[in-house]
Amino acid sequence: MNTATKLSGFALGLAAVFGTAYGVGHLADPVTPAADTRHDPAGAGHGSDPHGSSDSHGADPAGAAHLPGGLLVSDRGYTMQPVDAPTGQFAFRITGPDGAAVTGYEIAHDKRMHLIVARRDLSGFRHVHPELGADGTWRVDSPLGGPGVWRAFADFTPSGGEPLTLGVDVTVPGPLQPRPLPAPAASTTVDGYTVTLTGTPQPGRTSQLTLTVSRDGKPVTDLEPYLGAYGHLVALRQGDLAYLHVHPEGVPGDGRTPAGPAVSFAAEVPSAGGYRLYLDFRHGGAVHTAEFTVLAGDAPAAPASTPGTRTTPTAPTPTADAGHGAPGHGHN
Ligand SMILES: [Cu+2]
Repeated sequence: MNTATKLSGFALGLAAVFGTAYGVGHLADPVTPAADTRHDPAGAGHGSDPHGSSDSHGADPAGAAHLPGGLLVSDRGYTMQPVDAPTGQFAFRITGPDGAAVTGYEIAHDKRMHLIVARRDLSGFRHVHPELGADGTWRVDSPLGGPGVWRAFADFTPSGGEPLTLGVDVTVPGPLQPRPLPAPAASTTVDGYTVTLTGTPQPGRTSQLTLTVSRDGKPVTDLEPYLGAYGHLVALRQGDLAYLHVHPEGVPGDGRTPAGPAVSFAAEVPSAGGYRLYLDFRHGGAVHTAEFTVLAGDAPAAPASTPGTRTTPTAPTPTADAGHGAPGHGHN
């Protein structure tokens, strides 16, 4: 092969790479003004991209010990096992390192067991508290709201042990109507309340997220404690439903934590990308759940159905690269 042939082959390769990167940025991000998708040589400075810092996680020798919660059905000797239950009921057990069903649990956030379910498309979130039978079986009115594949998370602390969140898939048969992940928004409404989110989670460090509750245009200043706090926040990662339990700042009755309208949380997400946040708060004697889609890091919006197509990390990439928000984007 002569030099000219090599060079032209190289040039063709580059053209293909740039063409692909341009196509992804342009097609997958319809909300970005066209001018922003132009290739800017400054975009080649991708090494300063904060996503780069998450690369080290892939090589972390600690492995599963640093995984987010909820990704494993069995961890540290404990296993979540759904068991047959009458129609309308959901039941499961946690077996321990000795293989027997665990019957001893610590109370955390007012309960021995927090069962969270969400459909795999992040719709249908529920957070419920099952009852423990003497044989170690947890039972609750089924929170599974319709056909689809659901992820059920058991968030608990075995007596004398460490907090653990196990997750298991449960299929509800029937015709499936997939729901796209709603676009990121700073405000949402639920049961007549408006909840506004400020703050953006940043991968690898703690960020403050503040949720502010109002009703009929007036701030709600008499939130009721729920699970030992004025709000309870769960985040699920788009793509694999990694489970993040986000801790509130301050507790009711500590003399400094107001009963609204703002509730603050310290959140740390494991990676950039899309997350669905679920805020449970109590007011008027009822628990309400406000949901938000957020994009951690600097990732802009992307359609939920866009596959992760970035395969050329060295290619110059528009800073508004929609691929960052797509499922599957990540640094493995
Ligand atoms: Cu709970």
